[in-house]
Parts: sequence; structure tokens; C-alpha cells
Amino acid sequence: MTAAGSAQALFPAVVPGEAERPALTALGTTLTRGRLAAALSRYAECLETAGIRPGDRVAVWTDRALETPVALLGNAAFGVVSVPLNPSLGTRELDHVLSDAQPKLIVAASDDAASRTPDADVLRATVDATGDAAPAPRLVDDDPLLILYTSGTTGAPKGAVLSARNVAANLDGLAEAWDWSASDTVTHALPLFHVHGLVLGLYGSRRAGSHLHWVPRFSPEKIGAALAAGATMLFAVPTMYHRLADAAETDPALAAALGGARLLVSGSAGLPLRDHRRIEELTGKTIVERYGLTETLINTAVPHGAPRPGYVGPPVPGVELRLVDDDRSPLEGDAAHDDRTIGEVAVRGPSVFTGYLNRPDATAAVRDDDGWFYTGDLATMTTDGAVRIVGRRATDLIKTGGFKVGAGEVEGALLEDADVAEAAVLGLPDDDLGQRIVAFVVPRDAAAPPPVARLVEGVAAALSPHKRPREVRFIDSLPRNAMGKVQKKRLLPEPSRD
Ligand code: MLC
Ligand code: AMP
Repeated sequence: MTAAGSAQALFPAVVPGEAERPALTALGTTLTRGRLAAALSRYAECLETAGIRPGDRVAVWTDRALETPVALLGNAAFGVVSVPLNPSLGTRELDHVLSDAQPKLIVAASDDAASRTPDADVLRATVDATGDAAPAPRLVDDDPLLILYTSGTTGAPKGAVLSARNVAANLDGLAEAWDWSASDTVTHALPLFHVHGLVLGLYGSRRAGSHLHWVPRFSPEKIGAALAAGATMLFAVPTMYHRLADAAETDPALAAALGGARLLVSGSAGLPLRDHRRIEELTGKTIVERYGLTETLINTAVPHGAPRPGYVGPPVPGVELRLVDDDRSPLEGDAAHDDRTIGEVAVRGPSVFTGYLNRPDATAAVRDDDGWFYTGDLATMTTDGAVRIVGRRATDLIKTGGFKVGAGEVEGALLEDADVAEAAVLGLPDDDLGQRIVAFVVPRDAAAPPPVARLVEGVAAALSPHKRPREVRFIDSLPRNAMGKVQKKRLLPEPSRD
């Protein structure tokens, strides 16, 4: 491994005298800093026994169990590259990820998960927090730390390769913006196979030295309990805040618990102003938003102490950000910061990923020779640098519940059904999910369309349940222009077309 430049550890070592402070809580178990360090050392020994060396790729089924965060932290500390796997991954997507990433080992916290990959080398993870802790060897270097799969408009998801330096630089910038320190307790109920829950929630807590109270399955009650037990920061997607607001309307204890947090952070999709206001009215706290992508990590963040609903904040310290026009030329003069002129967000800096695994073509399409990454997100900017996200270039990218879904992959899965002639998938506005996936399906036989449940289950089983259509509408034909190209916008009700 190269230890380019800095000799700083990715996660700080346990300071004598602080070993008894809580580090990780999940499902009723708390590991202190000392015991967590021991558990990571025991886990690393298991990896070594399994023949794994620093630099190897290890996939982790992200089951809702304490073993999962321990394995993901252990991989990072030991220097292996984690490939997190959504436990609900459908067969087609799982085959793709495994053949693309070629992990040397798969770590599973349950027999269920282990049984899904019978032909692979599987390590059944346990949490053994006994014995001594070896000093954390992983340095902040340019070697890969994570491969995170993320959807595009078409085709199978791509593996974004993030280095230890990408992650460390971004987390240090966020710690500065949010005054995030070892005296904080973060709580979140996010899955550990995406940036939000994994990089910010899990790795961020370790890097800041704070306590993480992970709630493996979201419910307003469990988040309320974690806050009431002393969590100071909450990370959540807008759908969760929407549901928290609904619940807090009839649950004053939940409202008080939310109001007691130091910082409520929303991200992964835009938080509607309506939900901003509801939370503020119910709790007295204003949510701060931050905006990011798997490939770039977090680009902007509203700082602690300066809430600004409707804006995702100025760039995170260390991130260069500018708005560009259709030709990727920077907006100039007033247009660059009049809070009116819309441009595409481009970012540059140490948090931008190293590239897509096995896809130099796709990497070149999003990052230019000067290191600028083009996000596809459309935004305005104020004179003091606050960014407001107003849309996305590609209508074929859907954000539902904070998950990114490519319309093309869902259409492909629908077309696997023998009774489907054509399919077009759109994200329609939804109060709870932000966007809900709606499939417009042309059946082969209009008199005998396939059962909706079969289509929905088919997508869930091939891709992943969160990619399933929430609604299926049968139509006679897809609208096309004179060239025969499908015009999805004509499937929308008039007011949603722009
Ligand atoms: C329901 N289920 C089905 C099903 N219907 N399974 C198969 N077929 C069907 N037809 C199952 C689901 O698998 C799930 O099981 C359970 O029922 C509930 O599913 P759901 O209805 O889809 O979940 P929902 O309640 O809508 O979830 C809402 C949510 C979730 C907010 C909890 O959307 C969520 O966790 N979002 C977080 C997304 C996130 O982390 N994004 C970060 C991306 S990183 P089971 O067993 O699975 O519960 C990024 C960068 C950045 O964007 O800036 O952060
Ligand atoms: P993903 O590929 O899952 O990492 O999703 C990244 C996308 O999520 C971005 O390109 C944005 O479109 C969207 N996103 C993330 N955070 C926000 C936010 N705070 N407001 C609006 N959109 C967001």
C-alpha cells in the first residue's frame, strides 16, 4: 500500500483514559471505544486467517446487525476495500456487482445472507470484543477504501471508487461546518450501503471520535428514543423527516426529543419547505441541509448555527464549486451568484472520487481533465455562496426515499416480463418519498395485461425492492416524436411537464 503524503490515521487511536467512552450502539448493545478497537482487531485477525491482505476487496452484506458496522469499520482500519451489499439486492443486480467488483471474500452477519452466495468464500462475521486492540494501521492514503454502486440513467449501476483521502477530506470539512466533535452522539436509521449512512454516519462518527447510535430500521419512535437517550445530531433523508413530522404532531415527547438535538441534518434529496416548516413549528429546531453525490461525497452544507431552509449551503471546506452552462463554461458576472440564473453544479477537490470501477468511459463523461466533476444537478447560487438545488438534468434519474434509481434499469427489468411489450418509467412527485416510481406499461395483449403485483415483484426481485414501481399504469402505446423517440414528458399530467 502507498502511504502517500500524510501519515495521519484514518480513524484516531483510542486515547488512554477515554477507552470507556461509548463508541457504537446498535440493537441494545454498546461498544466502548476500547471494546470497539478490540472487536476491529479480532475481525482483522479473521480476515488474515481467511487469506485477506490490505488492498483486497471484501464485500459486506449490510444486514441490520452489529456485525455489519464492525465489519465495515474493520475493513477500513485493516486497509481492505469494502464493497457493501444491500441485503435486499435482487438477483440480477447482485450478479452484476459481484462480477464487476470480484470481491475475494464476502462477509455475512447472518446465515440468510451467507446462503445467497453459496459459491463464494464467505466469512460468517461475529463481534468478539475481547482481548487487546492493535493500533489502527490504516492511514489517510490514496488507495481505495470503498466501492459504492450507484445508478445511472441507463444500464447497470456503476461502482464508484472512493479513496481514504476522499473520505477523510470530506469528513474533516463537515466536522468544521457542523462543529462536529468527540462530544457528539450521532444517531441515524440509514442503510450502511450508501454514502449517507456509511460514510457520514459510520465513518464520520469514528473520524470525529463521536458516539454513533445506529438504528438499523427506521421508525419515528426509535429515533425519538435515541435522541431522548442523548444523541446530539440526527442524519436522515427527507422521507424520514416527513414521517417524523407526521408522528410528532401527535407525540409531544418525540417533538421534544427532536427539539433537544444540537443539529438535525437532512440530505440525499431535497427537503420540501413545507416539511422544514412543520419540523420547525413542532420542535423549535430548524433542519440544516447538505447536498452530495456518491461520486463526490458531500459538496455543500449549511453550517451549524446558520440555518437556511431552501438552501443546501455553501461548499464544504475543501470543495471548489461553480455553476456551468450547457457547454460546461462557468456562469460569469452576476449570473454566477444572482440566486436566479440556473446552472449545472460542477465540483473539484480532494473528495471527488477516483473513478468508476472498470468504466473509464463513464468516468471521462463526468470528470474533465482539470478535475471538475459535473453533477447533473441544476442550481442557483447567492452572492454569499449558498446553493439552491432546483432540479436535475436527467429526468431519467429518480430519487425516491433518498435512493437514486435509473429509469432505464427499471424499464429493462419490466421488459423481462413476457407480457410486457414496452415500458417507460418516471418519477412523479410524492409527499412522502419525494418521487415515486411510476411505470407506464404497454401490454402485449391489451385485453390481458400482466398482473400488476407480478410486475412489481419482478422488479424488486431482479433489482432491489426500493426500485419497484409504486404504481403501474397500462397504456396502448408510448408517445413518440416523428423520429420514433419516446417522449416521456407527454406521459405526465400537464403541470408536471417542465
Ligand atoms: C415492500 N417490500 C417489498 C415489497 N413491498 N419487498 C419486495 N417486493 C415488494 N413488492 C419491503 C421492502 O423490501 C422493505 O423491507 C419493506 O417492505 C419496506 O419497504 P419500502 O416500503 O420500500 O420502504 P419505505 O418504508 O418506503 O422506506 C422509506 C425509507 C427508505 C426512508 C426508510 O426509503 C430509506 O431507508 N431511505 C434511505 C435512502 C438512503 O440511505 N440514501 C442515501 C443515498 S447516498 P425491508 O426488509 O428492507 O425493511 C446519497 C448521497 C447523499 O444520496 O447526498 O447522501
Ligand atoms: P446518489 O447518487 O444516490 O449519491 O444521489 C446523488 C443525488 O442526490 C444528487 O445528484 C442530487 O440530485 C441528490 N441530492 C443529494 N442531496 C440533496 C439535497 N440536499 N437536495 C437536493 N438533492 C440532493
